[in-house]
Amino acid sequence: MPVLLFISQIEPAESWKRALERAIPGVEVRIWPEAGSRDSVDYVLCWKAPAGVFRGMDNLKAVFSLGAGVDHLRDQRGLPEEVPVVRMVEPALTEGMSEYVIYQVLRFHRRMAEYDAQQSRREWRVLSQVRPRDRRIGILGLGVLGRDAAKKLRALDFDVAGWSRSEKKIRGIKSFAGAGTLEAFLKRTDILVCMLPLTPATTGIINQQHLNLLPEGAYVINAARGQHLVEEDLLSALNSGHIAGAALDVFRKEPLPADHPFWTHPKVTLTPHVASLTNPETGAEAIADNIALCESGKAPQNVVDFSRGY
Ligand code: NDP
Ligand code: OXD
Repeated sequence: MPVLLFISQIEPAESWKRALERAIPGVEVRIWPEAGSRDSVDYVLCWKAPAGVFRGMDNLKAVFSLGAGVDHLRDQRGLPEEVPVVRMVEPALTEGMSEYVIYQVLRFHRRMAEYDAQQSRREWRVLSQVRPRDRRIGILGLGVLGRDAAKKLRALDFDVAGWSRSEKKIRGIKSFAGAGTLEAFLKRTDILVCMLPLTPATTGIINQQHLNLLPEGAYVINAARGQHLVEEDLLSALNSGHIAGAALDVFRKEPLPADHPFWTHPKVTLTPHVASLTNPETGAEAIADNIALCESGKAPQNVVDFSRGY
């Protein structure tokens, strides 16, 4: 009977326990800090586990991240190298992210923030419209999430490109691959969407130099990690008018401090790291499939390669 230890301060532990028990026959789910004897733990499912928590878990078979991002596990000490770390890939998380991205793209594309401002002034005024085929979307990161959003935006007739490490062949999507193509990618991007993993290579990627490469009046959507964005550089670009606005879901410090200028900036719309949430039902099914692989001696899917950082 596999033992799974659930560790999270923010995810609903009881919902996860019920969903895991439904999806994994015979599983014993323990909820941190009630870990029981550490060497009896087979699997850990976690979001931001306390430092050193894996010490003494000598029979661990795999660690599952509750989120797609695994930066929260990067600096964990005491996690043996041979234990696979698995990132979350599940359909509801992917759908939710595409919904968020499409919503923010359309909100800017159809000038809804400007109409909201007009409404607050009781002002009746028609603003010009751009056709989607004439709006160039640039997606940083064409992985599980970026690819889904790219295809759905393409289906709405936007001109979509994506930037990734390796070249992609996705119908209708322009692929830019590698650091050498970033400048050309940014120069053709009216709406920049960040869906990269946080790694040493991607930290601070939305900075003054790269914002300056975007065309005048471009829009920025950050749905990945706060550390991708140099917040002061975005504020300067918004205040100078070079960048028209930004939709931000993630921040360098979360919760966003009450005195942070983003809260009241007229060109910023923000949400509290909710662009997409892992769904306990479909998430538990993805974990069940991977535990079945592990229990039959096979390697799980979506294992993190920490040498590349994601
Ligand atoms: P994936 O691992 O599937 O995709 C990552 C993509 O980024 C790949 O296309 C990869 O390229 C590309 N990439 C990585 N490093 C580089 C680099 N140095 N240069 C160029 N491209 C690079 O991740 P997911 O799509 O599942 O998730 C992406 C991120 O979204 C997560 O790591 C997390 O931070 C964030 N997230 C945020 C949420 C929120 O609510 N705000 C919710 C869920 C996720 P290649 O394909 O060539 O490997
Ligand atoms: C994730 C997140 O990485 O929610 O899944 O941030």
